[in-house]
Amino acid sequence: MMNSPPITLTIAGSDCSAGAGLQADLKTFQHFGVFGLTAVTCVVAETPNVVRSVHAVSPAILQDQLKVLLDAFPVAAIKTGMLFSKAHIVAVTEILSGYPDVPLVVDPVMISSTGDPLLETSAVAAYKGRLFPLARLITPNLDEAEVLWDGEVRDEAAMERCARELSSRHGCAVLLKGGHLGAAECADLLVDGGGASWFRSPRIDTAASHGTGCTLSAAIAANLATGANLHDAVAAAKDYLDRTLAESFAWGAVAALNQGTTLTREGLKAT
Ligand code: PXL
Repeated sequence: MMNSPPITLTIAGSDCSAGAGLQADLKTFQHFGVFGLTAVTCVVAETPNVVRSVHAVSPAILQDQLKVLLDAFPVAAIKTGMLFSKAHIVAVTEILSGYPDVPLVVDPVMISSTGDPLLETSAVAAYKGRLFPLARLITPNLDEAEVLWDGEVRDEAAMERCARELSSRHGCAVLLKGGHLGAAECADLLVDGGGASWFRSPRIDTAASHGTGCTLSAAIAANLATGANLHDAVAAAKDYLDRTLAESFAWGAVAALNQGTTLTREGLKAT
């Protein structure tokens, strides 16, 4: 028998176009050599350019998926993506509170890259009050951070204030993604305990942006599952995301990240 790899579980929506959501997570897990499990929250009919409809799975069926998986498999890390509603967040926290030692990465998905809502507004309080306290890390982008923090975050100084405050408020690490600042580089800030580290990478010119948040948080969870510390997991995940962007695909009007990238770090520097 082969050596059995660590297991990572994603709790997320299904993106039928497979660049985001649980499909992006599974491809990312495969890249890092961890075994991926999925608990689906919603079925989203979409492409990178349009969200046609969202059909939520009942919270009871979501809990059944979590129970059956967590009873049977030694899950080493968990990530959440699109959770859609307060009832789904409550359902997830009821189960995950029984697994405090499994590192949890929460991507607080609120809006799709097309601007469509992926979370009911009434669910934000449940994120803050119930799910974040269970998280090792939350990974908001600037728009999500503004909703969570209730303040404007439009420069690096504000990013640092916001990330530090969210971290101390919720008792978890924060990776605040600065990609939307519009600068020539993409600057993300990790605040963990009292420490803050910037991760900077040059902006990659590509039409593919759908699924970047899902892919990054899945890559962090995969690296935590293999035993990396949080700083190294974020560094490896950022590096991988850059490679999925540098080798992204386009078929006419639709573009997608290449989660199966075979670029090396050295190859990335040369592109
Ligand atoms: O990128 C956020 C996201 C998360 N989950 C699902 C999605 C998307 C974006 O479209 O479809 C299922």
